[in-house]
Amino acid sequence: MRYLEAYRLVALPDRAYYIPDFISEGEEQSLIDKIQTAPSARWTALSRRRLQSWPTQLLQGSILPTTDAIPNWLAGSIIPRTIDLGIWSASPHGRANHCLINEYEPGQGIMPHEDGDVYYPMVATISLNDGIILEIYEKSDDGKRTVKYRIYQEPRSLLVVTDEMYTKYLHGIQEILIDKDLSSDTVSNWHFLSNETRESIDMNGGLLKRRAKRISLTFRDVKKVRDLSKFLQTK
Ligand SMILES: O=C(O)CCC(=O)C(=O)O
Repeated sequence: MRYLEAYRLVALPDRAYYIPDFISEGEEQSLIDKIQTAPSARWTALSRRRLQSWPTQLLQGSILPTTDAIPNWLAGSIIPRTIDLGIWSASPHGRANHCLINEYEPGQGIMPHEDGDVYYPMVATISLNDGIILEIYEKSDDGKRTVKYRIYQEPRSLLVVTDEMYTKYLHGIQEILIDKDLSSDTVSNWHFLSNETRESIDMNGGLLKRRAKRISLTFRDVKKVRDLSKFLQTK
């Protein structure tokens, strides 16, 4: 955890961490190749993006069966490294047991939402191929969504969100081609971004064009893991 503390986003409520270059370019490319060559049945097509669920989609808020695991090409080096960060030390299974892979074409996004209590309140997100602005919204009773914070997720970075940041806020990605008004004042992890990223945003007057498909790997610990035989008995 001491290593992780160096990457804490202190301007945000408790707690979020951003680690640039968490995986190497070689690891990124081999993940992209595996994801892109997965059988088409692996993909769930949604209206504004597509999705793979590993090991399976959740069934009644649980994983089934217990014998399935996230495959090695996806979990192999990443999950042990997130365990080493200490982020799963209090989670039910001591590790991520589920991964959603979201693929966004430029201009696609995801509506503001919360991940909910099916999961231990921790999500570890790795970004591949292109960066994206994740927006954090305050929850409000009247349903109005106000962007409170913005985090730029560079390719190969790891974003860890937990505690109140997980439970009290919504997150989403706008369906736009160009993110605007980006600066050290408006991007919560600005000082962790590479010089190249910051200079390119500054030179473009705070604008950032989404150039390529962005893929995210979101690792979580699903609280309920069912035993297949017991599940079948209840059917
Ligand atoms: O792609 C991302 O970074 C966010 C994905 C997300 O919000 C989700 O899977 O619930």
